[in-house]
Amino acid sequence: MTPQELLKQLYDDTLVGNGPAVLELTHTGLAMNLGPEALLYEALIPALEEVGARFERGDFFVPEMLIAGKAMAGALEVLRPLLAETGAESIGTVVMGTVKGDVHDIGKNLVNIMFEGAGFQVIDLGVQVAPEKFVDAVREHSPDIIGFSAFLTTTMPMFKANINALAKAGLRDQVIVMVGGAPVTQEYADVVGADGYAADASAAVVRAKELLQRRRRAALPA
Ligand code: B1M
Repeated sequence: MTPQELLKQLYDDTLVGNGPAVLELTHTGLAMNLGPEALLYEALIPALEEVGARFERGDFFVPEMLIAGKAMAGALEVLRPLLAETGAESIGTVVMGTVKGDVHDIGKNLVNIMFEGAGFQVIDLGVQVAPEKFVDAVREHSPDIIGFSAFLTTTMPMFKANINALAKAGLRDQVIVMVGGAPVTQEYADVVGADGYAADASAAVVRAKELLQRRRRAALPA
């Protein structure tokens, strides 16, 4: 099998949610020296985009979306240590969670992996995280950054609810708020009063580092 054939097969098997085949192809791809980024960006993510497109057209339903998501999650576990390979000391702490009402976590988990790879310590609160849980986590861990993920237009308003909860607890100024997720835009992030937005996991790392550097510089004595 050529690398191109493997990527095509991985795409096809992810699309139909064939978990065992996706796992095997992921291992085979790595053994063939296909990098984890190639497997991710040239097969796994495009397959899930196609799953979403088919769901929108009414060709796929929730069960198909679920098994494709599970197949992708299995591959992500194999790729995690490779994507997150770092010997560096922690450059900051990030608390991450998918907002209340939302169970999507593949995108959040990928952001976590990239953050870990960049040297951040990541505390993952999981999915369906209520505002008070985010507040408690900020109190407990004093993170540099808190990240909210939302993947549904109906759950995006939870960003504002979370930010309001942080403000009410007197914690809003102590932490950088970043938001992201498939339907989120820079404009929406601005409207809700987030400090940063990123469209994907790599951009999230770049933005997080920028925001952190800016905050640390501002804290230095003049
Ligand atoms: Co759902 N789903 N889903 N789903 N699902 C979407 C999101 C949808 C776009 C599909 C579609 O219609 N085209 C649509 C949302 C439409 C909308 O609101 N605009 C949708 C829907 C409607 C639903 C349900 C309502 C369906 C139903 O029940 N009728 C339901 C909702 C359940 C709920 O949450 N309450 C539902 C359920 C599910 C499953 C459980 C079956 C499954 C989730 C499995 C899981 O996550 N464990 C699922 C899946 C798999 C999808 C699609 C197909 C794939 C999502 C994914 O993993 N993408 C998705 C279609 C799509 O996105 N094209 C869809 C790959 C991932 C790597 O990308 O998630 O965008 P993404 O993450 C990126 C960026 O967003 C960014 O970086 C990530 C990595 O690069 N990012 C950040 C994420 N968080 C960030 C945070 C940051 C910065 C960047 O800073 C803090």
